[in-house]
Amino acid sequence: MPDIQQIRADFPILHQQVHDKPLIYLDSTATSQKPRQVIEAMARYYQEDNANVHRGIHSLAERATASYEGARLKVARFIHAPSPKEIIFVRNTTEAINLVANAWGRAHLKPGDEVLITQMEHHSNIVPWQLVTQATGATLRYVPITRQGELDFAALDQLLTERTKIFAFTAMSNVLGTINPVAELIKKAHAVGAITLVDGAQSVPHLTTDVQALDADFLAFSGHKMLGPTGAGVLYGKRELLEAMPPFLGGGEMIREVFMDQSTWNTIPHKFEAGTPAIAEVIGLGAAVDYLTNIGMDWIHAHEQELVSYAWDRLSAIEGLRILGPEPARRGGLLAFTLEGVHPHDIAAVLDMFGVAVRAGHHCAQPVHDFFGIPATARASFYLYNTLEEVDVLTEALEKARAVFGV
Ligand code: 7TS
Repeated sequence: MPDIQQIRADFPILHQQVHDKPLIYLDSTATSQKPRQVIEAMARYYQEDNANVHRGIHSLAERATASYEGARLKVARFIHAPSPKEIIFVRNTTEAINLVANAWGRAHLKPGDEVLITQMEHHSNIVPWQLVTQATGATLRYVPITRQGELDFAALDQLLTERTKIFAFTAMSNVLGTINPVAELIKKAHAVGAITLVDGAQSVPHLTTDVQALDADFLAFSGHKMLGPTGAGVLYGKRELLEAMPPFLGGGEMIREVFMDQSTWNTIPHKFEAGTPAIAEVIGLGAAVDYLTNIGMDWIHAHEQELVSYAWDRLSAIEGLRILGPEPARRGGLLAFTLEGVHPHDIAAVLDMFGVAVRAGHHCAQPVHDFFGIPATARASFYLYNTLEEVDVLTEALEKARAVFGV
């Protein structure tokens, strides 16, 4: 059974004061903090092994390549991918989705085809599809959401037709917290002959992921939200899809041969990794995967469930506070809310005075806010290093914020 104080001891950044108060970091949905094991793995690479990968035959290049490819294997195991060749390293979820929208989308979409997404997507799973449907003449459709903050499944059944070529949806909303029934959604898409892209930015860091059990075609996620550094993200794709897809970016490493009039492509995953990759960052992501695996994803999920249920009860008792999205049992470890009479940015500013870091804004999910008729929310999000005592401080700080603003 992991010990929360031992976990916290691994995160150097948490042991500081903000405005003379102990830091309470409740913004892991935006980016998580990093344990010293990750920071040290990256420092060790720079201090001992720094060299470019896949190119040299000197010892440093071999060690760098072994560590980089070792991280690919760790990530493959973490999401139960059949092969590390199906793991493409990119910068983040955004780049992974853009890769599929461009490489797969431009090759397969034509007028009359439909791309289906949902009203609860992050902008990174909306805008690439707007761009590619505009370029190809395909049509973009949205599965609406309900007032409870869940997908409208009756509408989904109407919208999924043989015209649907790809259904791209988030496994967990970064505003509503809603955990979508990913396996069921994939099954419905496959039944009409569509492929699927799962935005795992908020699910992979917090829940066990098994791409084979889900039968996911593509899965996108960001290392920086799962204890890894910024700059290293992942696209998982089924081998046959990746092999049939043209490249996204062209350049070094992604080719087999280059002639003056044309080129041929390297095998996967290299076909999709043009240029020098984020080597230290990928190695850091490998260390993050080790850390999460050691703690155990089941424990992490149970811990977050405890935090979010407790926070739901405490925050719901605050007068004028309204939480968006479903009840704790149907959501992940985050709560986005409004407080009557106080702008979310003012909530965040006052909470910061108490050392509490939350995010305010539309969280890059404007359609969700438009649906609820509000421009912004404040959002507290939890991860393995947060405690029930921190939820108490958040609650007290919110009560004080109400007093400051006289509401
Ligand atoms: N998809 C979802 C569901 C997300 O929550 C985010 C980031 C992304 C995609 C994009 O991830 P990136 O690493 O490519 O930027 N979400 C947030 C957030 O809620 N606050 O800051 C970033």
